[in-house]
Amino acid sequence: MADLGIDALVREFNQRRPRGLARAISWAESGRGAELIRRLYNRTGRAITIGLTGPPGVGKSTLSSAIVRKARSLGKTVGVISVDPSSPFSHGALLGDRIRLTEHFVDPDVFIRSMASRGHLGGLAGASADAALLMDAFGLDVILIETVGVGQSEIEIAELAQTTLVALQPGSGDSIQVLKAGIMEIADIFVVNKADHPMANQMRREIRGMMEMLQFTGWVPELVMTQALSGEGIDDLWRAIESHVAYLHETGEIETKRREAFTHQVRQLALGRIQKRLQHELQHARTDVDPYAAAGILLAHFNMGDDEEGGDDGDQAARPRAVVKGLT
Ligand SMILES: Nc1nc2c(ncn2[C@@H]2O[C@H](COP(=O)(O)OP(=O)(O)OP(=O)(O)O)[C@@H](O)[C@H]2O)c(=O)[nH]1
Ligand SMILES: [Mg+2]
Repeated sequence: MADLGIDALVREFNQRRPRGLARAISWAESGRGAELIRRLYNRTGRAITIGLTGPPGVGKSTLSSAIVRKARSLGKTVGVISVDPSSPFSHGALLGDRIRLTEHFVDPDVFIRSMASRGHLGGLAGASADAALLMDAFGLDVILIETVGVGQSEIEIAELAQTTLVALQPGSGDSIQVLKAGIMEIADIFVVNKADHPMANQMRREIRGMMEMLQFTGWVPELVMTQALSGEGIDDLWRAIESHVAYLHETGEIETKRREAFTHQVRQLALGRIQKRLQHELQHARTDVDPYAAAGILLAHFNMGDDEEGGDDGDQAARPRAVVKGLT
């Protein structure tokens, strides 16, 4: 791809050409998001962001496609970000998206982007958060972020998205997993997909049972049965999404959500940079002192050398600094 300057890129973006958005996301993905986001940030804050997570093969991409179809039928423009956390479980996820979302490829009001999160400065949040901001600034109404629910990724998605869907499938022991992984807390809406499965009702009962054991303050997660392939239940799912969005606005919780997404991205970006710097400094770390002293010396480069945990005001100011001074 020919490399445009940032002015040309922003111009193309402002003309609302999908190619401009595609290039902007690529630009951000390659670590050049800072200036771009700075220029476009004041146009964000309008889109509805939906996170969709769940175990491999549960039907997330098929659900995404069905949700897109529904949103389009209501005249909404949609962006889909499908994140591959590059885990050993998610091989083929991107290929799956390609197949599952084909019908929307020709629709100019649907923008689909698959991305791997590994290697990006801000991890999963970095790559997908930038893409979400850019899609929002571009003017897309609904942004759907899909990621396979393994490890940390679903927690990150829940922090980024305003409404989090957790998809599960019957007969898979998924409900037990839900309890284990603490996903219960992140779900605004449970989606039992593959409701055509003979064990679908049992799964619904299990989830209801688990929910009865929990105390909810505020929003009580909805439980929706879907058959993503046939489209059955997608209207119910959309209603549930709308009702959660309405709840967020009525209670003002939308501001909390926005703040959460913001601080999440800030934290990831800051941590990414600190980690990079730390990696560099570690190569020169002193090895002739004890680890605490070495950490103190190293952190002095961050103006943090005297920041000992648990120290109170008394001698804290004097002592660690002296340690650092004595050793450098
Ligand atoms: N029987 C049945 N099969 C479904 C349903 N929804 C999706 N599937 C099938 O389930 C398989 C996995 O669907 P995907 O949409 O690729 O699942 P995914 O969760 O995106 O998978 P990964 O991205 O690889 O984690 C496909 O063969 C789908 O056709 C459904 O409602 N009923
Ligand atoms: Mg998928």
